[in-house]
Amino acid sequence: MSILIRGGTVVNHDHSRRADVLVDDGKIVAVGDKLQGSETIDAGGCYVMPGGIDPHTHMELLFMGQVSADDFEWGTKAALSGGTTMIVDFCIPAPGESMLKAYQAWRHKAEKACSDYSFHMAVTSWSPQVHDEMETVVKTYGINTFKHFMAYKGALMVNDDELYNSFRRCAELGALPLVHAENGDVVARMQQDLLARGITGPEGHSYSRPPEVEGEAANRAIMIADMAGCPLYIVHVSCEQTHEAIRRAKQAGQRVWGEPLVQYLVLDDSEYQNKDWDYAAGRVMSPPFRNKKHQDTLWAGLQSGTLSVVATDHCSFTIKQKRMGAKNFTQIPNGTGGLEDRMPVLWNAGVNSGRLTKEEFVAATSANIARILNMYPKKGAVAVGSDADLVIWDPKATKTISAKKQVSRIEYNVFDGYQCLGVPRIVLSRGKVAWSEGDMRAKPGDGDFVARPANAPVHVANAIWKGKTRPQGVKRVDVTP
Ligand code: URQ
Ligand code: ZN
Ligand code: ZN
Repeated sequence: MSILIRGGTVVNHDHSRRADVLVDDGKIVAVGDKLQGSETIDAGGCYVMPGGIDPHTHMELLFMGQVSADDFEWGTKAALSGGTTMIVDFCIPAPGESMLKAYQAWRHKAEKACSDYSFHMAVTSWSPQVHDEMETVVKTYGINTFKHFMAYKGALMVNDDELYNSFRRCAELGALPLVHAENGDVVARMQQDLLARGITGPEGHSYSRPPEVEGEAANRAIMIADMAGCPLYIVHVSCEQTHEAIRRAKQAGQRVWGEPLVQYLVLDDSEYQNKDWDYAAGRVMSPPFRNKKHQDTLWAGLQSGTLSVVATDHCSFTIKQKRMGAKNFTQIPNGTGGLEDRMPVLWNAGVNSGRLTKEEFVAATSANIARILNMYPKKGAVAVGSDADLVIWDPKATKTISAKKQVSRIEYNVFDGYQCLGVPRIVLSRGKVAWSEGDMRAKPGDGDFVARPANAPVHVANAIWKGKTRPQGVKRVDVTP
């Protein structure tokens, strides 16, 4: 049964035009004028955009002793209600645990996903087993990205030697390494120093990981990727120090991408000074919100293209879970929500303010990450042959973000009270109406796992341009320890 989306304006990352969109059997089968379909959706006055893709989520993640509150059902429902039709979650094996075992556990958790999803695989230790399993993860599972934590000492953190080994392996496998860039050794010491000085509240979290600690790690990861001959993607970019490092690398021709979070674009570190402990602790995440001045560099990066993707790092914990750190900020589970609000907040603060064009909005919320993750134009485009993941966006409709009305399972929202002009009216997931004007139609299990092949076209150039991979006549360097 085909669906005709009639009378809207199609917006892609590179152009917009008045056109109808015909959807059949989960795919877009035509984009043009005077099309016929068996069922019709009136998109008059609306934009028809590719469904959003949030490449940074943590559904039902055991972290800092707590399991994050939104699982794949409620996380993807929250996403769909906000115009996001695909999430990419982090599969995180415990150090020494098999990636293949962790993958099975994550697939099991994701069986209740209501929208399409995919995974990044985390490298939390290095060994011959990790070296070998990375090939299976890429070639058998279709996961072409590997995440590395340079922070969370004693938990998920890897050191420079492990980073270099894994980056070299990524170069060999045509995979893309991702990094959480904060100097975990310095953070651990500053946490101890602050506690010793009697600073135990949420504000201590912000003081213990200033922008310089993030910038240093970003520079180090960029250097190691350059030496290893692979591209690099830096997650949750929050400040000028990291953005400057990315700009410098790009100017030198290195393939490096940066992912600011929507939280960092509109919220700042004054939130941690709030006298209401629950309020401040609810905003504790790493890297923390920054001084307002850092917002401008992030917007400039999205406008100029030196920053590419806006994500949420949705990792939601209830206040009861946050209170595990009531006496010691280092025990406050790190993470905030945002899946439901990313696109309405970015549209309001970015497009309505004139900072971003609607095409740049589509690039930052969908198309760019689809290309970087090598699933474009299956995802990220309103084009014939693409999956019919579509959001019909009503630029005149309004919404005030409310913790009470949200789909997410936690009882607060870092954007509570934020007024949005421009919100999704109808959201389709692979050609089926998943959410329509507040009515959730998607069901657990509706979502499919999206496999992504290695050697994304945007990845390769880096290794060749510097001839770093293998200078002529030099035998291939095997990195097995
Ligand atoms: O670091 C991350 O990305 C995870 C563990 C979520 N928590 C956070 O504070 N960012
Ligand atoms: Zn992180
Ligand atoms: Zn994260």
